[in-house]
Order: sequence, then structure tokens, then C-alpha cells
Amino acid sequence: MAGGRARPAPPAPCPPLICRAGAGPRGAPRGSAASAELPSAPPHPAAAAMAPPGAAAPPAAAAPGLVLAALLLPLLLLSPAQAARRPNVVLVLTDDQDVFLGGMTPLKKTNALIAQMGVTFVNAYVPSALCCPSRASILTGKYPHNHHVVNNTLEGNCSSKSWQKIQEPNTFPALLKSVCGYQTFFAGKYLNEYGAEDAGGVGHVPPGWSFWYALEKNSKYYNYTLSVNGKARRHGENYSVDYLTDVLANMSLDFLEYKSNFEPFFMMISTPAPHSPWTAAPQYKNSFQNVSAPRNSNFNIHGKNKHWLIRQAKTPMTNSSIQFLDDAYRKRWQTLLSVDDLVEKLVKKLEFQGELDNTYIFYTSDNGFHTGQFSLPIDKRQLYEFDIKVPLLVRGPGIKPNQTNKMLVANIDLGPTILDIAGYDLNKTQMDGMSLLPLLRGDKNVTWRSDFLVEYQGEGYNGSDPTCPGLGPGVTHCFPDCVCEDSYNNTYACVRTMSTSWDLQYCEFDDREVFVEVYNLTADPHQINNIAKTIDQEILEKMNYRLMMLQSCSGATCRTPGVFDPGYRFDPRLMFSNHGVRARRFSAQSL
Ligand SMILES: [Ca+2]
Repeated sequence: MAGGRARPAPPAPCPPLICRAGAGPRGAPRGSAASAELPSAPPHPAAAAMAPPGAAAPPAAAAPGLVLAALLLPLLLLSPAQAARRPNVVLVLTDDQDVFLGGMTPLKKTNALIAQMGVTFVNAYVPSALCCPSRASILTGKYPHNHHVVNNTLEGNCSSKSWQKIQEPNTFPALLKSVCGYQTFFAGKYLNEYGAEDAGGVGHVPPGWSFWYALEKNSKYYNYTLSVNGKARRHGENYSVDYLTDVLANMSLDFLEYKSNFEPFFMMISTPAPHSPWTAAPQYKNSFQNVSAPRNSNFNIHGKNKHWLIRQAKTPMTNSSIQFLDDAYRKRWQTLLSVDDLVEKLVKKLEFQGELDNTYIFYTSDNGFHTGQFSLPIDKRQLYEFDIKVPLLVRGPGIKPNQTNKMLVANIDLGPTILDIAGYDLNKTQMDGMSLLPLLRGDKNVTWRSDFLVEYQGEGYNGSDPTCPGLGPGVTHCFPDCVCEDSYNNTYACVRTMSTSWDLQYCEFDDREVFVEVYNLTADPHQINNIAKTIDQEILEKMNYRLMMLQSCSGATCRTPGVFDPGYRFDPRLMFSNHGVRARRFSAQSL
């Protein structure tokens, strides 16, 4: 993925008062009076670890609430009135949960408690359909070409030293904590390479987090290590104390029990579900026995007019592949039932504490997923709707219930939105995304984007896959049946356009073919027909220019009007030389 222009210096930290008070109406009063009415929480193993990073471990017998209160004393020095009107924010982030193939269906309680109580964004996307780049986009509010996390490896900048030095200090949680005075709580999967020895191990606690309970490396359900404010804590395989989704729920409830009542809070709860290895809680292991992956119109068909990686898939898929993906689909749903329980516990706790009416709750995923589409068994990393589209539900102050919003939104908008809620001046950030707050409030005449950028840099191994020696080097994720989900040249960038007149996707590959894929989603929502060879050449050229512009954009230039927007203006100064080769080759080829 090509780098953009040199980035300006990050905004300097400023006093808490820079964050204006009151982004939304305040709900039930908070404070010591409300807390005093609460019964004492039962002891929980997680509570003993509730100490901010850098703090000495409390004695085993110490009451966790007292320990926390002492550690939070500096926060108490601020006037309650200063922060009284600022809302709290909770972000629940799942791992690999699609929305296109029914991924929200098993979450009945979440649908009732968040979607039906707020707004569902039906056109929510990620700019890169892979864990680490997508999570980096959430944290930074930037496209991958601006945060430079291109895949799930340290070499791809995933939780690397460079990321820690350049990007982490400017993530939205860092600003929430250091500038806006929020208490910040993280629990769960962070970035895939978090905890790698070459990048500081689990002793590294990113700036921005008052309480840090991060999973070492990638999603697991049992037998994992958590960084508890920088100290490793090993978990085994006893359901009652180790099942990660439930552990995250318990930690979240503990935080809500013992947090300061004088400062607003931000919680990010990042579940392993429904990522592989799809280990369900015992009580859900037999759920959905009659469920199988949807046989929609792009299931088990050959993507004959798509780029070579899709064309290498075997059609029809073998029975064993279909059985494998059906089993995966069912298990994914089973793991989501524990997420549903987590959401219910969280909402009930917020309600019990009188915080619910003053708390925004966001629910989303880091990428979508496919099961059999275009004969690809299971994975993400593709440019199609099933991989780039994610659930996004929001409830909170000022949001009317049962709303559906069709605006084109992306996970780069989450950071700006949450900072906006906290009252931070977004002009002081270098984020590429837009605040959703006007949409959440239902403001009239909101000017909104008509397109956004999708970009992905493929991965591949130098050696051949030992289970598929005939494939040669350069491909990866070839299980089952030696159908590969990724390769070195699965590198592409797309403009996804959604305007009053067009629902279009235009993509270019950085491969030897300089392959182009174009879809008219109005007529072809399952992206079966690549119309690159039949669509008007003028539209192709405009989309090509727009793509180069977006690949070079930064901050405000990422939010300029798209090709089918009345305000669109072609400005060659916004295109940079790093995509010149693609432009020349594109012009020379006959489509
Ligand atoms: Ca993921």
C-alpha cells in the first residue's frame, strides 16, 4: 500500500477544558449519591486486577473498590460540574462478524437493546477487510495509507515499534484520556501482534488507557495471556473463570462498579467472537443445529470475470469444503451468543447505575466474512460487500429509537464521532473520517460523503504451502482444498460510491494484469457481473482519477465530494506520483 504525503506534526496536548462540555443531553444524575445506593459488588477474580497501568499490585485482601478509589484520586480533584454533562461512550467491537450473510441474526438481545433503541447504519464499511489494518483505522480515524498498518504482521506495522511511536499517541482514546479527562477502559483483542516480544511484549501499555486488559496476539477463547496493565496473566480452559468473552463481560462490570463517578468514561470491549477457532461456551455448543451458511446467489459460483485469485477457486466446491464452511458458520453464531449475553449484562449494569441515558453504545465489527461466496470457502480480505460491510448499531442520548440510516459510513468515522461526543475540536486532529454525531442526532441538511476508499495489501509466503505443494510460492490461507484466500498480489484499491444516482464499486489491482473490477450494485447487489469492459470509458477514467486522489488523501482531502456528487471538482494536484505507474498502464490497456 502506497504511503501518502508527509504527515503534519500531531496536535499538542492541551488542558482538559479544550473539550467543551455537553455533546448530548444528560441522563440520570451521576455522582457519589447514586453510587452510595448500590449494593457491594460480589468479589470477582478480575476485580483484584482493577488497577491502572503502572500502579503497584494491591494486596490480595484489599477491597478492589477502595484500591481503585485511591488510584483515581487525581481524577476526583476535577470539579464534577466540569464533566457533568459529557456523555460516556462504550464501543463493543467484535472480530470477523459479517452483516451481509446474517451475522447479526443470533444477537436478539443486542438487536433489542441497541438497534431497536437507537440507529442501525445499513451502509457501514471498513476501508480494509482485515483485523489489524481495520482496528488501526478505528483507533486512528485514518485510512490504511495514513496509519501504515497494511496487514496482520509486525513487518506490516501491526502493533510495531513504529506504530507505537507514531500512531498510538494520536489515537482517539489517547486524546480522550489526556485532553478530555475521560477514564478509559480496554478489554480484549487489540491488534494481532500486540504482545510480540520484538515490540515490547505485554509490558507495553499504549497511551490512552487508564485500565488495560489486552489479549496477547490474536483471538482465542481459552488458554491465552492477558496484559493486565502491563503484567502477564495466564488463563487456562476452565469455563467459569477463563472463557474470554465472559471474562471481558465480568471485567467490564467491575469497571462500571468501581470507576470514578466524577469523570465520564470510555470503554472499548473487543471480543474474540466470532473469530476462529469458534469455541462456543458449553451452554451454546448445541445451538443452531439446523443452521447452514446462506445459499445466496453468489454462493458456490465461479467468479470467472474476477481477478486471478478468485478465478483459482474450484467450482463447484467439494462436499468437504461445504461441510467445513457450514460448520464454521454454525460455530460462529454459537460464539456470538456469549457476545449477546455480554451486551445484555453491560446495558443492565449501566441502567442499574443510572448511566444508561447518558451513555452512547456503539456495536460494530472489524471486518466482514464470507462462507462459500465465489467458491472461496471461508475468510475475509476481499473487496466485496460480504467482507467490507460490517454491522454498526448506536444508541445514546438524543438518538431516537428504531432508526435506520443509509448514509455511507466507515470505521474511520468512529474516532471523530467519539471525540466529537467528548467535545474535542476535530479541527485539531489529522483524522480522515467524519463525525457521525449530526447523523445520530438526526440533524437536517447534513452534508455527507458519497464515496470512500477501500485498500488492501496482499500477503503471501515465500515458500510453498506444504499441504499444497503444487501451488508454488506467493499464496497463503489455502485451507481447505488448496483454494487460496490471499496472495502477494492480492493488492487492490477501490472507490465505493453511493450517491442518489449511483451505487458503484470501482477497483484496481496492483498485479501484472492491472486488473479492474467494477460493479453496479443497484442492478447486481451480489457483485456477480464485473462490468469493467462494458461501462462507459469516461466513467472509468473519472473513477481512476478519484481513486488516485483518495489513495493520496489526508484529513480534509479524504472528505472531498466524490465523482457523482454535484460538488465534485477534478483537481490533479490531489493526485500524487506514487500511483502514476498504475495510471499509465491503465490508460494503455484495452478493457
Ligand atoms: Ca477480524
